[in-house]
Amino acid sequence: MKNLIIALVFLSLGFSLKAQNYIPSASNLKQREWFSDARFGLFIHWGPFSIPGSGEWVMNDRKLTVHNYTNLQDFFNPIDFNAAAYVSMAKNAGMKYITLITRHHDGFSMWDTKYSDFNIMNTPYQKDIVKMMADECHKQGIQLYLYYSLLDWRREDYPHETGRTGQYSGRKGNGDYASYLQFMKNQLTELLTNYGKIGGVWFDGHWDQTQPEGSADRSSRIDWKYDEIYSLIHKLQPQCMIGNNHHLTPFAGEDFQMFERDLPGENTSGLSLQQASDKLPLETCETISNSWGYNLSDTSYKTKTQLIKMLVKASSLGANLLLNIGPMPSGKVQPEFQDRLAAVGEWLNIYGESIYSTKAGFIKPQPWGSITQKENKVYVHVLDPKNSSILVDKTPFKKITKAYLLKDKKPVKFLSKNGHTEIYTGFSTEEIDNVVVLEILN
Ligand code: FHN
Repeated sequence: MKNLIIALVFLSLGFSLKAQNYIPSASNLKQREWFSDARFGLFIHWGPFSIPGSGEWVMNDRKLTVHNYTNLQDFFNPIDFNAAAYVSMAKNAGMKYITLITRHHDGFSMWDTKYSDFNIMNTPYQKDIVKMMADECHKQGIQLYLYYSLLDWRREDYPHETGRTGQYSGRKGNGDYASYLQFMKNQLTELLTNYGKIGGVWFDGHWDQTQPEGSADRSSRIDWKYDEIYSLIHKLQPQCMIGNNHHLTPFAGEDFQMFERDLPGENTSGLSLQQASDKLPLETCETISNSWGYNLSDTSYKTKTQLIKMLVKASSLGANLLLNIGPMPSGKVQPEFQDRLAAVGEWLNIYGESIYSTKAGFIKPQPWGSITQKENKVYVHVLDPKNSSILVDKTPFKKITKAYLLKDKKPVKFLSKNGHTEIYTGFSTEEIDNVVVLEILN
């Protein structure tokens, strides 16, 4: 007994030492830098769950059993899918990476996997979507990140008996996490071996095993053994960034932190209880309508102005914006999404300098707007020019040598005194963002 206790203490110590000791490789650090500079990515929620037009949670929401849900496999035939067009659309929107759903909570694999029959090769379409996207991303020079659900509403070995969701699937008995973990490792090995360079893996579903949001107890009912999963990924592709949408402070081994429908530091969604990391790159993900997966009745599209302001605010907090589309079951991207993406791209063609490769502003977003910075330039984003001047407090630089509008280089008047800078605006309320560049001496 004594030996067993010593062994257990040793094992747990071993685990924590291993987890604490994660030292990102040089290529991983480089990838993190690339990611932070990228600022804008495309999230794609798409798969057989798109067919009913009720979002990606349809299996859970309509209480569908595994048996009935599996019928969708026979109908998924996205004849309008065109990887080249998807990647070009993202590039024209000014996006630098794509985060693709490879397997969502319904357990459908969008690639040719040996480890599950519920996959794209067993649909009438019979083409590996992850491969087509990966090839096209590599060809067009955009990076590919892979969304992978830790939660599975389908598999018997997923610990469904302790899960908060997926309780109408008709599964019997208890899960077997050792078996499920092996399955995930096998699939992740395929994804990180057969599809070229992968920028990162975006995990989701951890929260299925925690107490409901808002509860003080944030512990998980199962030990996910992240040290095993994360070290496998970093062994297969050291640069590959790991992020986990667990809504908690990042765990050891993670390379970026994400926020869902919230800017870092906000919690309007009720999900974002975590503090923003000051060490890891940050990302916030949002939808264009209200749904992630295709939803026939959701027409609440955000305007291009709202989307641009979101991108600006995320950048001014040092975070990327991962903006979602939920394509139609046919693979067609609805025009409402296409138009908005194109409009943000047009805006970035002019104002990209104030977004890409910038860091967070020296002050948090203000009622008038927010700030991004790069080298000797401060970009003052006047998003809401109510008054004829704006006051920027606590300016941490010695001197402003020049102030002008980014759009046309027209000089802007300012008064800088004792660490306070007043910028005289008279800005156009027609503009989404009047970007004033301050060239500074530190
Ligand atoms: O349940 C998922 C949801 O379907 C979607 O994928 C989002 C994206 O951030 N994440 C989960 C909810 O937290």
